[in-house]
Amino acid sequence: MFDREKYNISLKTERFGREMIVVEEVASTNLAVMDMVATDAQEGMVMVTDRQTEGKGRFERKWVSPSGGLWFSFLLRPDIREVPLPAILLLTGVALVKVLQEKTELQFHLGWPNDVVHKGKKLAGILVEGKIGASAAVVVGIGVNVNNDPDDLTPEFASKATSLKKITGKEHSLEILLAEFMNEFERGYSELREMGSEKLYHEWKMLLGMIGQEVKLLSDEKEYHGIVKDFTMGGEMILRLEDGEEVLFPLDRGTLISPKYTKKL
Ligand code: BT5
Repeated sequence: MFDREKYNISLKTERFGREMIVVEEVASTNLAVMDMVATDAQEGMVMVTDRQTEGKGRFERKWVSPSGGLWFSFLLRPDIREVPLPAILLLTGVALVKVLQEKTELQFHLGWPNDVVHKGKKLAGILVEGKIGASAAVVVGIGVNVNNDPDDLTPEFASKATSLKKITGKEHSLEILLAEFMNEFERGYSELREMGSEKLYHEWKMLLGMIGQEVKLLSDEKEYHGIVKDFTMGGEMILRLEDGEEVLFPLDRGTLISPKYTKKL
């Protein structure tokens, strides 16, 4: 079970991750935190679980979440004039990669739009869901295969996944990893509010490293084939199709089919 004391020792934030709910099992931490949006739950509140029975990916896909992985979601109540929603997704990916790189001294990169990848295999996924009403509420959900064996995921997913234990040959503390992510996210979130998303955008683009690559993309059940021209500040992919037409894919409207991940770090 998640050790709060160990977590608190590494947590250096003012707000993020201070309010915490630890559960042994839940359908999905994203769903559970989304259900708390209407309560007085504060920005930065995090829920972490040992395992999920109905872990969610994007577009209602499944996220397999056995014991040993880090599965958590936290709440943001951003002023969307200061913090545009796509910037939250960019920040989450960049912060997660930074923490993983510092921990392991290995290189990870991002698969557009939201996967953390090592040597072509998926280590972590990010799901950002928002409710924009009178006040905005955003739930950021992160799943990282840490000490779980990717071979135990469903056969269909196993061959495309990896875990920190598999990569490094040793176990890692979920508590320290989560605390360090919260530290990094809070730092990046303040920077975003004070300075805007320009710097973040460049860091994100570096970690993607896909410009000039040939890709196949699935969007609204249609396949697109082309060369990645660039990414916008909003995280959209600009794809130049074979006939020269340029198409813009928003963060929430595309899945890479091939090459699944372009850089084999
Ligand atoms: C994602 O979606 O990658 C977002 C995953 C977010 C999971 C976290 S866990 C805490 C929080 N609570 C939730 O319910 N969700 C969030 P997407 O890009 O749609 O990728 C989903 C695809 O990843 C699946 O279709 C599989 O191919 C693959 N997959 C599923 N489980 C995996 C795992 N444990 N490791 C690696 N790949 C996996």
